[in-house]
Amino acid sequence: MIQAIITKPFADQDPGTSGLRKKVKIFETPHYTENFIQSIFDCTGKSKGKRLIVGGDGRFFNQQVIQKVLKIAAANGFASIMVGKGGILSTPAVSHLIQKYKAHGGIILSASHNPGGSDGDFGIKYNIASGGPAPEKVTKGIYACSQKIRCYRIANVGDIDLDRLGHQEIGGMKIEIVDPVRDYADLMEKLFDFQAIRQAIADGLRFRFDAMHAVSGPYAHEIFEKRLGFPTGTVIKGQPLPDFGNKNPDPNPVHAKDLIDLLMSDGGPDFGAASDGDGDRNLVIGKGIFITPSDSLAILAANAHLVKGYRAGVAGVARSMPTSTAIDRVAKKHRFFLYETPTGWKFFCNLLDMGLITLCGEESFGTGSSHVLEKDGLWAILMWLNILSITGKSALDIVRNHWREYGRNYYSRHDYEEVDTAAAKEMMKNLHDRLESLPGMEIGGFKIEKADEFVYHDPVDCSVSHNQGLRILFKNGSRIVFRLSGTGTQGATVRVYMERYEADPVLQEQNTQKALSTLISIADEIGNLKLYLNRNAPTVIT
Ligand code: VG1
Ligand code: CO
Repeated sequence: MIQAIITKPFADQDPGTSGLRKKVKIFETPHYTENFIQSIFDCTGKSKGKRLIVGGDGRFFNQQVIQKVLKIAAANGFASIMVGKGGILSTPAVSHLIQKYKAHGGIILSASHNPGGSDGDFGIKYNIASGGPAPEKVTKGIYACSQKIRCYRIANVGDIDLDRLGHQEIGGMKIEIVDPVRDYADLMEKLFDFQAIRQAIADGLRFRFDAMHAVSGPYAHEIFEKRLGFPTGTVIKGQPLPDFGNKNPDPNPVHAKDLIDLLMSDGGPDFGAASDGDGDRNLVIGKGIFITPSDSLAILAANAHLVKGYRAGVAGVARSMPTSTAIDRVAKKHRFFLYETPTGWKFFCNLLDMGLITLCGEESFGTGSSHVLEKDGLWAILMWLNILSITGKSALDIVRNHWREYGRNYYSRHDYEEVDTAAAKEMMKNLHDRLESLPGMEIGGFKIEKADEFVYHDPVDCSVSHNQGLRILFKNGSRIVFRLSGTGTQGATVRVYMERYEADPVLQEQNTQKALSTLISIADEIGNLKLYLNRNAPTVIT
């Protein structure tokens, strides 16, 4: 029943910021997907007798790949596999199930916020036994295995019925189809004060959640509508669709514009939120105020002690390097340890796992805590709902008061998507070569104090990660960061991050792009963006 299929390596199976992400058409190439799955098992080893968790965000090709994973896992000796019904599991839910059921690891089928459908993107992520995304040494190992693969093993059996809850079997391997939501919803109920939120609903709190036809829909219906009692209709676009309703499942001001417009309108609800393809990102918006992910992280850390699961205190906090330093100010005041990591959740995991940090986040709409080793969209939204309910304040008041107390970090990210890869690399190299000459230079009234390439020394496993973005630090605390994205599937994406601190309450209500206008032109000048990228403006501004 087990077949060994002869194959050849594919040169491009090198995982990026968050798994292997390519066009669906590439994953459909004969042997492409099988090779990568076998490479994961070859690299992570000792599958005999172990348990694996598998699920995905419901995008096109999800179920076909799950069938492949099941058959290849059976042929590699796994004892059991837990699969979300219908092939559905959010990224944080997989992380939780790995921990809860002591699995060897998990495979998440998702290209996150990237577009779906047959012409869209697909992705495969691997999480290790801690529940966290595979660290660099594992992703490099998987890539190395993919480059010397000669054959993969697969069970020659019919498809498994992914919609039938309960036990099935391939050869000696047990397959358990589980409710994707229950365990995760139970965990949320342990962390948050659902009774306080129910009381706030009774007192009139109005909320809207946009699931963007992605994986968080079933979780949101269960948690927000069934368990908390928000009225039916609170969750919109709650049905996961293979093409996400022909929209990008990316909760940002471009793709979640309707939700933002609703929250800015007179009759809008008090609070609005959205999540991405695989449920690990969050967008939170108060009535009349868009809350940046960096501010959200800082505010959650400053108020965590109000929330049931975090009353014991916050050990430390962490942010990715490009994320604004708003959290640094909270850490200073509350005496939390603070860590600065490269972009990508995997860099938080050692810190979380060792109990060095309790909360962490990225500017890219990712926030999380030590409850699972992944960023978690619904967790962040529940954190906000819990804080709103307990304080009785509006989100607008909470954000404004935070700025008054800590100052405001104006922050924006400009993305130049699908630009020529060679031109983008050339731009980065040119800037890299000039870094040493920049300190001391004054542009537009901003004096450059330091310019470097960010290198991370992991304090737990002592690994070193180079080439994690170029930083220009100014004397007045402002920053510009340049990075190449590691999640795109077409050409290159250049990300430029800008930050400026404003302590004066009178000057804290400006439009962000206006407040950052000088830094925006300095970034263009220092990076020679227009020249290299042949673009007049960024594709997306967040
Ligand atoms: C982007 C974000 C990064 C995030 C990653 C995965 O990576 O910038 O902060 O961790 O996506 O998120 P990059 O390399 O394109 O900048 V997700 O929700 O796609 O798993
Ligand atoms: Co995601």
